[in-house]
Amino acid sequence: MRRRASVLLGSVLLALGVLAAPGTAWAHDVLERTTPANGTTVDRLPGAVTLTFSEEPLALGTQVVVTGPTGPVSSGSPVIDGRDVTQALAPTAPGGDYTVSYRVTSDDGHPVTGTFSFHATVGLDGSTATAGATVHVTPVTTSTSQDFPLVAVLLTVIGTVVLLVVGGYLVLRGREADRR
Ligand SMILES: [Cu+2]
Repeated sequence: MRRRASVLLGSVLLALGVLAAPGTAWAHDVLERTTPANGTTVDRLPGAVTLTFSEEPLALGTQVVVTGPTGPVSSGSPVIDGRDVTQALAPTAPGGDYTVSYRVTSDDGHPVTGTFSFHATVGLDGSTATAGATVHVTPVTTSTSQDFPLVAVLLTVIGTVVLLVVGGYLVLRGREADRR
């Protein structure tokens, strides 16, 4: 029981550490917000991503690398306008998961780097991506399929039963192990 408590405590501390790490970045120019925002899903990929810093960065070694399902899609150099750094995207950018890596020079001369990510349902090229998928698919012409929902329901039921059986087995086994 003591071991289990310490494992639980360790997990909680680890989770808190992971959550706290990005917040303790720098005391100088910090990234205040982005468009699209980190961790969000946008219906359509915008023509550019914007990073807003707490102060105006220096126009020195500014880099914004936007990477999608098919690779980098940054188009041209990032533009600094006040506290905003804007990076245009190629019109061929597809729908899917995007990661943005940035490097700006803080007005105190220190480099500020980081990454954020978002999901675009539809790309600038009109292609769509299923939520959470790293591979994008081109949209198929909408057809009303009648048998699909039945298959989906059946698979969900089977999946749930399997999870319940496995989960129940593990719980019972855990109890037996406790008794010994
Ligand atoms: Cu600094």
